[in-house]
This record gives sequence, C-alpha cells and structure tokens, in this order.
Amino acid sequence: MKTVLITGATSGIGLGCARKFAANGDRLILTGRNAQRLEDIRKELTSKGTEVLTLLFDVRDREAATKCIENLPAEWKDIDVLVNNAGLALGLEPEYEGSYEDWDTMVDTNIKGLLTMTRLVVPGMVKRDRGHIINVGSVAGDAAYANGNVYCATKAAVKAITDGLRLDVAGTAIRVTNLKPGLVETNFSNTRFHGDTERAANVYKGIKPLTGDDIADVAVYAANAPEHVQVAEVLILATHQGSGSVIVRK
Ligand code: 8X3
Repeated sequence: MKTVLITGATSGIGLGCARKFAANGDRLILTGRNAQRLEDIRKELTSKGTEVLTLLFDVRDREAATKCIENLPAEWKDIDVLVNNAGLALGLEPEYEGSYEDWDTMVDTNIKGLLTMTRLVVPGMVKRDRGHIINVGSVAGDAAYANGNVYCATKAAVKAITDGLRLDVAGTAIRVTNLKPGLVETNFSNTRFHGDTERAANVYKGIKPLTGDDIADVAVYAANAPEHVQVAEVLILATHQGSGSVIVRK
C-alpha cells in the first residue's frame, strides 16, 4: 500500500486518479480548492474502506501549500507517489489578443504550483530513496496548436521540468513520469472558455474523447510497474485524434 498525494483531486483526471488509486488499495492525500467537493470525495472513498486525508489549498499559494505539507500528521508524511495534476487552460485565442490574467493563472498553477509541490515533497523521497512523481503534462506540450500558445508553453515547461527532475534523481530509486493526455472530457474546456458550456461541448463533438479514468489507469500502471521500470513519458490520445491539432470528427 502506497501513500499517494494528488493535487487538484476533486475533478477530471485528479478525481479519476483518486478513485483508481483507491481501488488499487492505496491511501490518499487529496488536495483541492473546493472544500465541499473534497469532502464529498473523501466520504465516497472512505465509505469503501480507503484512508483519505484532505488538504484545502490552491497550489498557487506557496505559503498555504508549505504549511499543509510541513504540518502533515506523522503517519502521512512519507509520501510514496506525488501526482502533480492541478492545472488548467484559460482562453483559446491568438497570442496577441490573450488575457494577462489568464496567462498569469496558467503559469502560476501549471508551472509554479507544480514546482512548489515538487520542492515540498521530493526531498523526503530522496531521503527515503523511494518515491514516484507523476506529472500531468499534455500533448499540448509536444507542439503548439493554433490559439493554444501560453497553455501549450506551460505544458512544454512541464515536460522540461519533468525531464530535469528525472535526471536529478537518476541516482536514486525515485521514478519520474510525464503523462501527456490528449482530448479528455472533463471540466477542462468549460474552464478554458470561462463557463461557456456550448463552446466547451463543441470541443468533444463528433469524437469519443478520453475520460479522467483512462488517464488514471496509466498513472496507476506506472506507479505499480516493477521497481526497475521507469515509465518516463506516455502520450495518450483519443483514437480519432492524430495530434494536438488533428482531430477527425464523424
Ligand atoms: C489537454 C489536451 O489538446 O485539449 O491538455 O490541449 S488539449
């Protein structure tokens, strides 16, 4: 049984990971910004026998994140798996028309938040010579697509940060994975379009998208691969998706 910390665990890929790691028999530290949703998922999983600790903070708030991780109860301190899932896309428009606020939120969450969590959790893993960091990147980090600009850049940064960490812990037993999903139907597009549900629904029209559970399956696989196997990077696309910008709709 592993202790798995998942950021942004109340929806989408994070929630999928919470459910799949719970089903795998692991104990969970779930972080998020929505107290009610955290409580709901805690109740759901504890009713099935999973040990769950919830932490309410925004990964952008470095002080809050630090306080929560440094004050973990002794029995929760030894984190085996860190799933850096918290992240979002905001806006889909030409770079020269983008919103400063959206850019800041994406950079602060997708890059700086992920770095904060890594900086807080990984030293303990190095000390114990045990652990696994699973970062949720994206196909968007492989190549920019039209109007994706800053979001794609944040996911390209996740790739570089993940590769950098993998090099830095190569002398330890720690493993580092970059999961790169394509089209996953979650709150992702709703958030991206600031609540424009019609525009969000169009993203998934005519194609069967992936689900948070599909990505979580790969995360659980990577975390449970034999110790000498490091799943370094996985690109997971919907079947009718050729790349970040090629989607064949029926
Ligand atoms: C999510 C995948 O292609 O919608 O990161 O940007 S995509």
